[in-house]
Amino acid sequence: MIKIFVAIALLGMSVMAKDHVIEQKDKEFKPHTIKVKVGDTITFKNHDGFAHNAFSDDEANEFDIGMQKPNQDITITMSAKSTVEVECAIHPNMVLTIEVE
Ligand SMILES: [Cu+2]
Repeated sequence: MIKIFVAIALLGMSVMAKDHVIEQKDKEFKPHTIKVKVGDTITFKNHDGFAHNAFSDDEANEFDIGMQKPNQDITITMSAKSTVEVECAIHPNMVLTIEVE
C-alpha cells in the first residue's frame, strides 16, 4: 500500500515539472531560446565529438555544469523566475537564452 502512495506522489511531481532538452551540436545550443516554468529541468546533451560547457552568472539561476564530455547528459533545475543568459566557457560563440516564467 505504501508503495502505491509513493508511486502516486512521484507521478504527481513529474507531471508538474517538465524536462526540456538542449542539444549541443556543431558548436551551437539547439534551440537557441527556450521558455520554461519554475521547477522545470533542462538537460544538456552533448552531441559533438568534443567537450562543451554551459554556465550562467544569472543571479536567480546561477550554475556551471563544468566539463561536459561527448555523449554526456547533464540536467539542471531552474529554481526562480528570470531571463537566463547561458554561454559555453569553451566556445564563447555558443549562446542560449532560457526564459523562466
Ligand atoms: Cu561548447
